Amino acid sequence: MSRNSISSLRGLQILDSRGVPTLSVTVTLANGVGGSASVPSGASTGLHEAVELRDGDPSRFGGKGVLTAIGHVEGEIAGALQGLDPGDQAFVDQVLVDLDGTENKSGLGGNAILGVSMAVARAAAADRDVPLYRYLGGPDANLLPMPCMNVLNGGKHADNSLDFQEFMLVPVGAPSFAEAMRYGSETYHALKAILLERGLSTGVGDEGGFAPDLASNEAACELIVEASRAAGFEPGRDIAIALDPAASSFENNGRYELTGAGGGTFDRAALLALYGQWIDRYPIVSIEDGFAEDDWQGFSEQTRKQGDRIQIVGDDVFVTNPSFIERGIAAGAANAALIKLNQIGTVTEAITAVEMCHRAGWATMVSHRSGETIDDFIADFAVAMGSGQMKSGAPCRGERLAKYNRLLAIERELGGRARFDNPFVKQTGS
Ligand code: 2PG
Ligand code: MG
Repeated sequence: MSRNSISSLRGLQILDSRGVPTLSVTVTLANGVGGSASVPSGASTGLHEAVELRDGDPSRFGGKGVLTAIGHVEGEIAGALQGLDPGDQAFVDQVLVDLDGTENKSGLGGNAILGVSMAVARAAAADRDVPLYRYLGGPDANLLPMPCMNVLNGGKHADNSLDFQEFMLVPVGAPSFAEAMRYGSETYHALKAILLERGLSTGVGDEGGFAPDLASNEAACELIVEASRAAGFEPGRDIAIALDPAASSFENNGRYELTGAGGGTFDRAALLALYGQWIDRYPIVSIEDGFAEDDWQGFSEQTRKQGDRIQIVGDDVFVTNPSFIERGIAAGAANAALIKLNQIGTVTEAITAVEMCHRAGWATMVSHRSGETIDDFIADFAVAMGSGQMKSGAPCRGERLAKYNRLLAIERELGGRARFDNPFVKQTGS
């Protein structure tokens, strides 16, 4: 056994930002160097995501414990990884995939596998004494992502009147990542003041955005425009809007049912027309999951009709899975993909998904989950991949800020080499 080969694996059951169990994994090398990682968890999950293994014992955590997954980490996975070189991430991840032996990682659990995969990357980076973004991305990894901040929460992330899940502000006019955080934070606080003034709730949803009962979904776009003006910014030039309706969550037999105030039932064409009107009225640069995960036709039509004006992002529809993304590229079903490590389950497969998108001229947005921990892996991952976009919720709640704050540290560390670009120049025209 060489001095820096994988020596042991430990799993710990911890609680995520919703108070639900998840796991943290620590990998230790023979020379004593180690790396740890914690696994996030979604609420609006895609049907084809890697399986999150839960104990199913109703007497403990309502069946949501992850002790079985931890048993896999410390049992068969530890056995298979012992003695391997942590620096060969692709090989380690292939061993994990083969050991699991299923299409959707239901054998060992996608949560068990991802925790190990990320912890191995961290241990290898620590062993080389380089930051994770440089270890994964090489010496040229210097692009900070545009933060897309989810300041109004709805759908499955809040118990309010909004059917659409995420209304994000995008500080497109900011000259640096640090300034982008300032634009976002100041607008967020201006939004809070407006809500208070109107007697609306300022309680926050799962991703740190406010979750008021508004008269309509559209009113949320209006509020972001108002808040950015109130904070001294120019809507469109300084602050744009990105949406994640997460349409699978309100689709029923091919009909899109908006039940919140100002709602109604829409077929595919009517929903597309609604998006078209909003794009005319508001500085929207990106729409994610505007259609349900099985409505590939909806995605393709939207890309054909609106793809030159906005970014069309597939999340639940592609689930960070290279084979779905390949199909999406062939079908022209989007022009960008959301990247969530736990949808696919290994670091290597997530890298493959990003590279596939970029080769096809698609953009990528690295993403948190609605159930998070203070793990900031995705911040380094976004820089390593040169993704150029990341969403980690509002500039509020520690588990959301952990990622943004890590990016502030990376930007400072890179100094003069740090790059920050507006990935939406095509959409905003400047
Ligand atoms: C999404 C995500 C993250 P969840 O739909 O994009 O914002 O939500 O983690 O609940 O799937
Ligand atoms: Mg989504």
